[in-house]
Amino acid sequence: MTTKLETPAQVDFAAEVSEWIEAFDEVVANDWEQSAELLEALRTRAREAGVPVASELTTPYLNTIPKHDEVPYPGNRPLERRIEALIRWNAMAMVHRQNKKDAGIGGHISTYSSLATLLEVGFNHFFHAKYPSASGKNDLPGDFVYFQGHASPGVYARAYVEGRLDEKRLKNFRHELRGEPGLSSYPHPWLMPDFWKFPTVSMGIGPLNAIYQARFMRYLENRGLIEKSDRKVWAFVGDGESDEVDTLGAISLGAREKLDNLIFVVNCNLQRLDGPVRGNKRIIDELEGMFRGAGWNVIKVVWGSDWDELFERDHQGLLLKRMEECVDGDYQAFKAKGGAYLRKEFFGKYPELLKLVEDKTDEQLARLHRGGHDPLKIYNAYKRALEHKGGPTVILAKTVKGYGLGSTEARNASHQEKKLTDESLKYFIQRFDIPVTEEAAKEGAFFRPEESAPELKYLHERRQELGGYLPKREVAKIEFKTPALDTLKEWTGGSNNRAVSTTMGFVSLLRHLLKDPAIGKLVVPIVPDEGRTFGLESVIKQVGIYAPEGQKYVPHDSDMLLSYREEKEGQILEEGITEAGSMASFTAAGTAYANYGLPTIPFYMYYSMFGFQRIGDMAWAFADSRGKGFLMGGTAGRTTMLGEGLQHQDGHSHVLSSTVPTCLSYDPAYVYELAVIVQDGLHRMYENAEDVFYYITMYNEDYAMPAMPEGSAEGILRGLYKFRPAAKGEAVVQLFGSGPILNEVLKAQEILSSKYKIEADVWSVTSYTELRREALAVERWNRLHPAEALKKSYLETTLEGTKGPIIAASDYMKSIPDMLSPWLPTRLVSLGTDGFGRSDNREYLRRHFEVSAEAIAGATLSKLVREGKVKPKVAQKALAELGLDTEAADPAKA
Ligand SMILES: Cc1ncc(C[n+]2csc(CCOP(=O)(O)OP(=O)(O)O)c2C)c(N)n1
Ligand SMILES: [Mg+2]
Repeated sequence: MTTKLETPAQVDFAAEVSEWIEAFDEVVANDWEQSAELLEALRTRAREAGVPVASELTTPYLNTIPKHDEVPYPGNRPLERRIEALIRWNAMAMVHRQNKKDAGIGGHISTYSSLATLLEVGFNHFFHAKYPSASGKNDLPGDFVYFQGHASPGVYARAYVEGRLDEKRLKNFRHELRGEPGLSSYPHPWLMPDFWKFPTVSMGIGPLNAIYQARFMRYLENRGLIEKSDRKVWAFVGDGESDEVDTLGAISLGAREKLDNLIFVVNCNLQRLDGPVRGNKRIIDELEGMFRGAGWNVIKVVWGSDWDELFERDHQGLLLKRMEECVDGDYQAFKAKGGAYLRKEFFGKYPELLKLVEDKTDEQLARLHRGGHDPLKIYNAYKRALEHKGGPTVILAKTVKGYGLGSTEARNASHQEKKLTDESLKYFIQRFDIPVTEEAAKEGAFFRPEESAPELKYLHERRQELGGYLPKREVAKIEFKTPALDTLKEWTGGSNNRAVSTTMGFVSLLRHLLKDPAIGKLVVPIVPDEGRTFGLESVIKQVGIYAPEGQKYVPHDSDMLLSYREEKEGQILEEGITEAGSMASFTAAGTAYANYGLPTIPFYMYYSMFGFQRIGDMAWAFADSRGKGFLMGGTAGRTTMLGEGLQHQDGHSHVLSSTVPTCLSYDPAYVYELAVIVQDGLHRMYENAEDVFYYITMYNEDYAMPAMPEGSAEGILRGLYKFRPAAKGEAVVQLFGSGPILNEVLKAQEILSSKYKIEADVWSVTSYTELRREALAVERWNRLHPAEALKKSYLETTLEGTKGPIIAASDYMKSIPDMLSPWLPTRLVSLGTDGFGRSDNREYLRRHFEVSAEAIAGATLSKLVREGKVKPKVAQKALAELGLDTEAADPAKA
């Protein structure tokens, strides 16, 4: 405040304000709840009177839970402190020793050091490994904890102290290829399938998946597929990580669906990799506003208990004032530069504040705790979060990056520190009282007390009380009976010349599976606001859209046959326009076999262009999670998806899906192929327990679906089979086709035969990726066994004895058929849809991309010229006859 002379009117006003505040204080003192009501009433009145009242999203920079509302800490503080110190030490020692031994191997020490107490309070008091079921047995899945990926050393160190990982295992941190089990850098269920449940280290994926996991848990409960329990989803999130759109992008879902089974803990150590998260602002304020605005219960844990006493003595509110003057860059410096600096720069601004701390040494000032390092404050926040009903909770915990790591504490470079200096090691063992010598400390010697030590006894007792240990991933054996292929005759028998699309075929197959008495309930259809594109209206009517609050309105189309149906037990997850959210649902459903012991079968249907291209990283994490299910890429194909142009026409999702090791990609042309693939997928994933998933493209072009040729099932699944042999004698050329382009190939076969007397066999290629993978595996075996007889791949065996060049065409990029070029070096000509799409119809698109029947016939003739089988002039003339513009711009560049 400036010390301007005040007018009488101002003095009067100030007096009036004081009176109002006094009156209000009285109400607060008499009845706390009524005071809130009073305030709300005033607010309403003000609005009615047209007074602009901003709604408050942020609160003062203080703990949400005042000291007088705290419950005492229920645990044994000295023993817990001891356990935490040992875990801190072993986590740091593990990274330190490995980097000393193997420079550059990496790892992180400062993230866990900031997170340790937040995790330890959870491990000792909150994280259940199991919950009791109605039978009374402790046999329901426990809490799901998404750990900050870079804090993994701390999680390993705890498992070591618990006796779940031995010293040898710790010594193999980031050494996974040495003939004995190692420890993966970050949480990866693929690499440590008995330990980690949730991959989190690609920032943003953990929080997003956690939200949808909590939602999926409710979905399973509301549909009566799992027992209700107090299970919670805990997501530990970095404050820097909150800048990822994935982290905050779906928080409104949490509030909308009232997910009080969801708790976020944001580790606000104020730093990210390069420096401060918000040097010029306060990240806690920003996050508070975002989460509260989205309807979350926000609990701030800013200051440790040692500040309480200062607050009590500060009658003028100067401490809070000073706190709110500082930005995160200041707070970082206060920790990095020690007690004397804090005294001078923070308290020193006001003489009253300096006086407040005059009885404290610099050392004591330096030790003043932040809330996220105070078990009592954390315990109370977690307890409140557990008790909160009607929505999710976020705990914003202020911490120090590199806490306890001496010269690494709160430095901009903290994140990248992999080793400690001798000086810092010495400081560490003294500060945390670690019983290793200075010499052993330099080598990063691990330390674990005798099993009979009181701290270990306590630690085990706590975990027993909470149902066992975590993280732990257990996969129960699943009884699953796949419907036999001959129950799917409606789809394998052809369409009787009726023109339908593979999408329509799939939707009717889906409806059939949903009715299956054994597995129907397990099917989880997921769609991101594209249901009508795929003709899902009938499915909506059949099984309903999941809506936890049912349908509170009468839909305008209620009198129609296929009305919009939302209900509490609805089976479809209609996600709205969020491919990332849908993928997170796909992940929750695709891993339920492991996490809930329930083999739900997700079918996620979406525009193929907005799949792998858009959510590629989540697909990678899905594979890491050992997820199962079907990604159904609809409106596929750069020329089959007509009209929509460049942003919609997908000609490359099969390139992207081929990069995911556990993803089996298929590009079927006919409904019977699709049915065979889905049936086999169910069998492999759920009955055979293979950790794979499927990517199947489906198209919206209508044509007659043939009946499944006898004996083609194996070829469909392996990727290649002869669909229509040459009509008149032996083929001199082989034509490959996939998806709807197979029809163009069939037309080309006729053109070649009727116009140019060239006979061709036509093959349906359902999966170049699978053909390549098998061929590579065989090739590898041959390479490693030069003394043994050569083995042949399926591709080689199948094509044995076939004659002439191979012209391969699909609605995807040429690099897809090119996957086979190592084995077909001189024979293969790939045709495909490289380049940007255009708005036009299929006829023009196929001509433009040179995958029309005419272009395929032309390419065949051209290749035969090079092989000396056709005269150049004949071919050149043929190209003109076929209407091919030989001087058109290259579509790959156009
Ligand atoms: C998608 C993604 N981008 C970048 C990184 C690299 N990275 C790893 S940790 C990190 C900083 C993390 O900061 P914060 O979330 O605040 O966590 P803290 O270590 O401070 O607890 C970055 C940028 C990553 N792992 N994932
Ligand atoms: Mg951070």
